Amino acid sequence: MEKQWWKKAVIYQVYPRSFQDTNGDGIGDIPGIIKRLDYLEDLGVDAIWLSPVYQSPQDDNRYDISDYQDIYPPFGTIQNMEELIVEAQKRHIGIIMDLVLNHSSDEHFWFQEAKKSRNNPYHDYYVWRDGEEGCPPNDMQSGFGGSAWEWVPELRQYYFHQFSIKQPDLNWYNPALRQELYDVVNWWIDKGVAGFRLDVIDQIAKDPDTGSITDNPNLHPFIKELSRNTFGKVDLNLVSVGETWSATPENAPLFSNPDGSELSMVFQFEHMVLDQQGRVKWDLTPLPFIQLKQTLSTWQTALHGKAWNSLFWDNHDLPRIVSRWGDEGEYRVISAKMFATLLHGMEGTPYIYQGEELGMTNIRLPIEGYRDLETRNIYRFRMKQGYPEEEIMRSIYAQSRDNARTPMQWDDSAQAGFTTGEPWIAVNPNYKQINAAAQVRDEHSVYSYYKKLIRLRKEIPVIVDGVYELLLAEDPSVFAYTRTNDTQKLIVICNFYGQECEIDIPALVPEGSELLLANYEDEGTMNQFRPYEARMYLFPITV
Ligand code: TEU
Ligand code: CA
Repeated sequence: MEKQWWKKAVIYQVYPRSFQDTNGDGIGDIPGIIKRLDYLEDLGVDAIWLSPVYQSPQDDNRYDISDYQDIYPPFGTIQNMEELIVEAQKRHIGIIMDLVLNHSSDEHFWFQEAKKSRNNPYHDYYVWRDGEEGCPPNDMQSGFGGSAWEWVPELRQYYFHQFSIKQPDLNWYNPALRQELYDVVNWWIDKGVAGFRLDVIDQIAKDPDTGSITDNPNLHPFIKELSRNTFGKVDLNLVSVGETWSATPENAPLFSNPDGSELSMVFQFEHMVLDQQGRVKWDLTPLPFIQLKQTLSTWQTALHGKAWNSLFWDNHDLPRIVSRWGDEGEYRVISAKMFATLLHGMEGTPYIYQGEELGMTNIRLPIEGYRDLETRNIYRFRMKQGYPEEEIMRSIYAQSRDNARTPMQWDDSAQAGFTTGEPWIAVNPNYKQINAAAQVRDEHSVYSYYKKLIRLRKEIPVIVDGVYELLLAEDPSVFAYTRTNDTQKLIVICNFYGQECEIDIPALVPEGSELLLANYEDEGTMNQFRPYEARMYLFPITV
C-alpha cells in the first residue's frame, strides 16, 4: 500500500442497518454488505467507512456500544465481519471501522460494574459527580435534549452523558480506561482493517465542570497517545478520521499534522451548518451562498500542506444534499451531478454516503414512522413547548437524520430490493425511479458520473495536489475555482442554482483546455450556464 494512500482515495460510507438485508428480517446485515461489494468495486471506491456494527441495545443505532469486540446479532457474527474484511480486500477495498470511544452504552459491562458501587474498579471509567437528587452539578444539556447529568440513586451520584442517557461518557483521565480502549483498537487492527473513523473524538478530554467539551489541554496529548499505541504505528499505514465538530482552519493541523502523530484527517462540518440559526439544526435559514464559498475556500487554502480534510455533503446524520440545497424534482440528476463535481474537484478525501451516488432524496413520514431518537425527542420537546405541529414537521422533513437512513434503493422490485420482509424503516416511495440497477446500466446516470469522478481523481494528479484558488468570489450563483500544480490547471465551474446564468468562460478557462466532464449531455452555449450546470476543464501547463 502506498504511504498516505488515503490522500488519493475515495471513501464510501455504509450505514449497515439500511444497506442490504439478506435474511428477510428487514434489517441490513454484514452478509448484505458482502453481497454488494462488487457494486462498490465497480463504482471504484477505495475504502468503506462502516458505521458501527458492534453489540448494542440500539438506543442510538449502535453509537451506543455495549461490546466493542462483538457484533450486533441481527447484523451477523465476528466470522461474518472477518469474511467482509477479506472479501473487501480482494476487491482492493479497505474497511474503516467506526469507533465510538467517547462514550459507551449504559449496558456495557464496564458501566454495569461502575454503578454497583463507588469502590468498584470500573467506577472511575465514567464521569461522576456528587450531588443531590433533582439538583444536577450544572445545567449542561445533552446533545439529544435534556440535562447531560443522570442521577443514580444507589450511588447518590450523577453521571455525565453528552449524548443520550444510555450513552454515559468514558473518563479518559483514567489510564486504565485508556488502555482498555487501546486494546480494543488493536484487536480490530489485528483483524486486518484499513483504519478507523473516530466518533466525536474532539470531546474525549471534556471538562464537564466548566462546560468546556472540546478545546481542553489534554485533548491533543490524549489523541497522540491513542495514535502512538494503536493506528499510528507507521508500518501499519492505516487511515484515521476524526469526527471533529470543533475543528477550525487554525487548529486542524493539530489534529491532522502531516507528521502523523495524531490523525490522518479531520471531518468537520463548518460548511454544513451555515443554513442553521444559532447552530440549532431545526431552525433553518436560507443558505448564505457567498459564505458557503468562503468557508469551503478557507478550509482549502488553510490546510494545504499543513493538514488534510474530508470532503462531504452527506452522512448518516445529515439530510440528502439534492433535497437540501439542490432540486429533488426536474433537476434532481443534474443538481446531484453538480454537487459531485463541486466537491470532487477539491483537495481532501471525498466521502460518498450510500445512495448519494444515485441522487437519493429526503423522505416525509408521519411522526410514528421516524425511528431516530433525536427526531422523536425534538418532536416531543417542541410539542410540549407549544410549537405548531406543522412547523415541527417542516423542521423534521428538512433535517431528520432518518432522511439519510431509509433503505438503499437497489432496484424497482418490492422494498427496492433491500429486503424481502418488512423494512425497519420505510423505503422511499421514489425507488421505482431512483435505484441502482437502473443507474448502473445507464451511462448518463448519477452513478456513472460518480464513477467518472472517482476515476479522474486517480488519473489526474492536480486533483490530489493542486493549490486551490476561488474565482468569482462575489458572484451570487456561480461556484468556480481552480487547482494548480506545476504541470496542470483544473478549472471547476458550477451554477449552484436553478436559474440560468451568464459566465465569461474565456476569461476563466485558458484556450487549449480540455472539457473533462460536464453534467449536461449536450455542450450548450459556451457562456450560458443552464440550471445547476457544472463543467470541469483541464489545462496542460507547458513548461
Ligand atoms: O455525532 C456527533 C454529534 O455531535 C451529533 O450529535 C450530531 O450533532 C447530530 O447527529 C446532529 O443531528 C456522532 C454520530 O455521527 C451520531 O450518529 C451519534 O448519534 C453521536 O455521535 C453519538 O454517538
Ligand atoms: Ca437481516
